[in-house]
Amino acid sequence: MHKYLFFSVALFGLGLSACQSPVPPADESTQTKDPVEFLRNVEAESLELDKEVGAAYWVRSTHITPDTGILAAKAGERQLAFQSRVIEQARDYKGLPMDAETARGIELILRGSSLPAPDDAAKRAELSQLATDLEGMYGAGEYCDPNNDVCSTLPELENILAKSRDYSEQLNAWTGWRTVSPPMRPMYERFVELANEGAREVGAKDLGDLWKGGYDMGVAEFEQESERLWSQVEPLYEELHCHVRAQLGAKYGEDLVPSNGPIPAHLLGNMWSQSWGNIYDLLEPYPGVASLDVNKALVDQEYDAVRMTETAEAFFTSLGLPELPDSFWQNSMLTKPADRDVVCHASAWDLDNGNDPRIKQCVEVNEEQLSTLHHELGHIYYYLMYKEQRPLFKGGAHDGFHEAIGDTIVLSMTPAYLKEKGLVPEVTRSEQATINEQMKLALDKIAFLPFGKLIDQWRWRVFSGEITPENYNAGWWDLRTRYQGIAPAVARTEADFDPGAKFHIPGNTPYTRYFLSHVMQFQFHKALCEAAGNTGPLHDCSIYNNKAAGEKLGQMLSMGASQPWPEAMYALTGQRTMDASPIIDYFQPLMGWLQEQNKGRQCGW
Ligand code: X8Z
Ligand code: ZN
Repeated sequence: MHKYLFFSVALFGLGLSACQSPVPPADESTQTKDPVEFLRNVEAESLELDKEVGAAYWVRSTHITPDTGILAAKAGERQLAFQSRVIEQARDYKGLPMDAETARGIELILRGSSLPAPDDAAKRAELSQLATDLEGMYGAGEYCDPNNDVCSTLPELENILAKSRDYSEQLNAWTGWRTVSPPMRPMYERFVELANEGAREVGAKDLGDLWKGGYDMGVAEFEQESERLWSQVEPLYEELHCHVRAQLGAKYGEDLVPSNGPIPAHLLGNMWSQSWGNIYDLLEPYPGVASLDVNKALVDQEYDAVRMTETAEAFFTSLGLPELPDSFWQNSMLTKPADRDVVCHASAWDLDNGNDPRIKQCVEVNEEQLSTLHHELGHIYYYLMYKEQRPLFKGGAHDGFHEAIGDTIVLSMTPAYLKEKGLVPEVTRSEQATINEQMKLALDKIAFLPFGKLIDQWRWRVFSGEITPENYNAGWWDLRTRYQGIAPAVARTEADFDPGAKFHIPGNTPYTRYFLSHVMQFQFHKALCEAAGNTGPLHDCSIYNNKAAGEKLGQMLSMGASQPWPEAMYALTGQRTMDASPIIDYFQPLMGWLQEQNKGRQCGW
């Protein structure tokens, strides 16, 4: 949970927060005539609430049992009630004369959360229980193979997809994990009904509209913005897809990977085909030029979860940002406990009003997890830098900003940086080395873009009723094929519920934030490299050790959500819009190379 403040708690995934029990009636305690006083009351009450709900949710996520499910759902119920009450009250101040800061506070309250509950207490309790149960089912999920009675957890199945190059073995892991989600289907259907009801009660058309309203612009304008960004990057994705398909065809045979159709979804090295860096071995443009195998170095040098986390922290402190507090090390969960179920999906938590930031991650010793640690610490450093803001402003400029910070740092983990850390043996500079490096990065960053876009495309349609429960799976695969050009290798039906096999669906975490983040992190990288005085090509720039870049980043982070996001964008980049030109410019060398490779091939699907 990226638990920024009571309202965005649920916006960032796992969390709900709680207040005192019993739930206060709608016109008491916080309500006054003065909006300034109202906000102060709301914030005071929310701090209490956050503490209790944060604790309940942390314990739930790190000890999944029926008992923690009861406690977390109860705490969440009180939080949902609090949110509904405060939104109702905040409406009375809309349009009244007040100072800009107070108006921003009221505006943030009125945006609501990613999980608005109906006013009806029984329905609210039901919604909270469903949210808790769905996430618990995902966290505790495992696949027991009927052929050998071996049960595997998600990290184990993910490892098979990352490492195996055996078609059937990969397919078994892929279909196996998807046996976890069919029981979620009726629960999700009801969840949508109830959350939609809550969204309507706070004045939105449906839950999708509420989510789209969190970006300091109109709903229609936001939809257009994300379409605009997608159309900027789509041509690069299509070139990458075309080349990857050809290479997979060469590896597995054209009967299994047809040269003019979608790619089988289980062959891309990742459970959801969302980032493809794990199959770099099949794609390396110039074999043997520039060794980029960080996995091997981490294992050889006996890295463990703590040392990997320290390595990530060291990048942030090299920029002049503070060390992580002792409590971070005491309270975080960095490895998967052997004796109980936990939600392994990595998350960052802002507990105790900025005083107890933690991460929860089942760290394994590999490069992907090292990147995820930087991602999570990006959230943590945001929390630390906006700690002095008032509670209502403790949040990202928008949710995509929060997702982009750690990833921006990862873009600075150039071969020269990795060499300095002893994680690659030598630094080769040549055109061929550049193409290799860009291919590796593109398999993660470019491959992700359509995935980042389509998840909420599906949910927005589900929330609006355009995709009905009878078509949940068909609607899902329609979008997966249309955007990503992938397809399941075995028939999927409405007896399956494949969306439920991706954390953010049962976890109710909006996903467009990651699409935006993947675009913006290149804008941020470019701006920070300029602040660092970099004059060479962007893909060779690392801001490691650069205090000027750190200063600039820290300034933006410390603004939190105090101003509309274009101001934070301006503070960092000097422009006020999201823009995909930096990611396109960054990958110019690879784009040229891909076009060359794809000559004579029929691209598209
Ligand atoms: O969920 C995450 C983070 C936590 S906010 C680990 N990510 C998305 C995913 O895993 O699907 C990071 C990249 C996309
Ligand atoms: Zn994140």
